[in-house]
Amino acid sequence: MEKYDHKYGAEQIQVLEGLEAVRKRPGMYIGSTSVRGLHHMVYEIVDNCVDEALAGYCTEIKVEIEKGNIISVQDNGRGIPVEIHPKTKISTAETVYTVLHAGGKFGGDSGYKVSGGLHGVGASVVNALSSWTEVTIKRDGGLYQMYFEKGKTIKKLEKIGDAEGTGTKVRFLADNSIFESLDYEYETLEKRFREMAFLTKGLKITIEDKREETPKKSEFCFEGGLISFVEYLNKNKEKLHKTPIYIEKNGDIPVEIAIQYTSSYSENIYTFVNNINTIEGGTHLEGFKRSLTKVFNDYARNHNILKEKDPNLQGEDIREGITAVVSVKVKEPQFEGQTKTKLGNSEVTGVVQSMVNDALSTFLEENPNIAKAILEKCISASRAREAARKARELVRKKNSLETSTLPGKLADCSSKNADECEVYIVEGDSAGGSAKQGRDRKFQAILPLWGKMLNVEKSRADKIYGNDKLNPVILAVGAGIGADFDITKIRYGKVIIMADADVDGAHIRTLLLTFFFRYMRPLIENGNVYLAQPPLYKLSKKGMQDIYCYTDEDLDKAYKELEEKGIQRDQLALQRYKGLGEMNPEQLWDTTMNPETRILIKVTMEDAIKADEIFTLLMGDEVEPRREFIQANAKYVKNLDI
Ligand code: 0R9
Repeated sequence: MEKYDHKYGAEQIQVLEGLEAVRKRPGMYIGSTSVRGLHHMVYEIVDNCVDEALAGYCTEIKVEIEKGNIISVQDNGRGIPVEIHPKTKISTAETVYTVLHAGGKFGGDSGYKVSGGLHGVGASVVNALSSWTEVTIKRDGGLYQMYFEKGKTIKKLEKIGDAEGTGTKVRFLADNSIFESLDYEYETLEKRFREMAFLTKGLKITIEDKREETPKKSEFCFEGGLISFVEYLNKNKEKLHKTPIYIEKNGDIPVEIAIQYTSSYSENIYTFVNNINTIEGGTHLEGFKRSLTKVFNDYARNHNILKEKDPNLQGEDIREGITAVVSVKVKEPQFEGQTKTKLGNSEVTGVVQSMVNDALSTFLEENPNIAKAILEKCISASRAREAARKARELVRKKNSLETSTLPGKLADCSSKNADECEVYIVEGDSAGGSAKQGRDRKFQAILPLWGKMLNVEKSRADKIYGNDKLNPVILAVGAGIGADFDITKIRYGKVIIMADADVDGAHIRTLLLTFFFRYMRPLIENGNVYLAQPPLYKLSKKGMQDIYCYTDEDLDKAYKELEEKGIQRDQLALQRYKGLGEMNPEQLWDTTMNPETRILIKVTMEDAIKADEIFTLLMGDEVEPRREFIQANAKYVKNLDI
């Protein structure tokens, strides 16, 4: 590439200093330099296309991961303006790519910018953090192109030919001296673009991964918008009514909502502001919840479903089994909360509340059968809540009579400092015995579980209190469950599930994780839940220290390394562990419990939607989708004990 000879003016020097700051402290601008930050680079560019779609000019976005992890994003909008910008004296397009936050500042008012929201750092940050960036624009019959390296202009915008139509295409290679890895995860990008397509009715987004020999491709376009979104979320659930309830109002603060009730016991409400997932909720969620509670109670009273003597239904009764997506557009959103994903604008509460009041009460009056079906479920949820309260009281009383609130089977640790303490939840009494003997009793507690674990996906809270399998877990963790769960009360910083590496072990792991996900979610969100990783094999030989292998790959590697040292396979004894119970206390300590040498897998909540989907699928009522999932994923199953 031929170098351009620049004469930098004062404006340009400021620009270079700005982008230099981005390269010095990338985390400040893009969140982090891990794969998460890497994916933000793509979102940043795609957000600009979505803004153009929201302004009504773009109908299609194409994203490609080319060989060598080059990202290409193309839209069919108006094209970034090419004329000289009066303030910077360079083309508007170059300004957008070299001046921090210029896209937002210089772009016309196209409404509610996605790109002004959460990460909204602008194209210039992507440019600064890329080894190179190439921008091609079709506008006013011309084809224009410019080229940058590490944010510096190498080729200024020039007309390179004629063009039909309009649009913008950006290709960039993220800088591998800045990012930890350039390995884009196709599934992560795919999920995000699916979500964006749901949120922007009619917008077509395609993503193609050309890195492998056989490219992957997905195309998303949903004429139903949020209705399609809710149908997608509920695809494996039993629905109480056929089509989602849809509410839309395009006032000063546009609001769009889709709601569908299912027979499940969980509550799934996803909220978005300017297409950004507000994981921590905020004022829009508050308005929605308040309205739901009021409208259903009013309807139940007016139609004598709730009698005079009956208490009001509580919010949680009305939200049992709900799946809803709430999407609002706010001109100047204020984001608060730990991860800046909580909407703070107070004016939004009233707007959402009054519009849901109007639309939902009208809907219920016009659809009495649906109203009845939902209210029947709410009333049985309220009865179950009352029964759960009684069960909880009973458990509390019983425990206080017994003076100790800890379960009998728990071998507790001596330290009371939760930060350093860990509890191993162990399947089976024999493994529990080895774990008790092998542990470091100062900070490691052991809770053995046995027998058939309750599937919480198919039971309500009242069945959980007092359940002889789950109650010990609740008492040991010490922080309550459901709405009462208080993360500050946990007795152990690490809650470690230790189960066999076979089908039964996988089952107990899934049942416990489902329980934590539904009833102690903050424990997962806070990173307190772990899976112990017991070894699958032991290689031994007289005079040689035993070698433990945790995967088949580990075993192959160990054989190869030993061969290099002149030790052949037939000289080695191979033991395949069928269960934890086969290990003596020392072996269990060495391989699975010693913090210096063990492998723990941290359970994360990266994707609540995906997690909910999989838990519903694996633990819920519908048989056919579960069979399909198992068939489709059977090839990934390792360590299957047959
Ligand atoms: C492939 C990635 N696409 C983009 O980054 C992209 C930005 C963009 C755009 C406009 C149209 N399409 C775009 N694609 C645009 C916006 C406006 C007027 N004309 C075209 C406007 O906002 O008024 N721009 C985003 C910012 C700007 N253009 C600019 F105006 F600041 F330059």
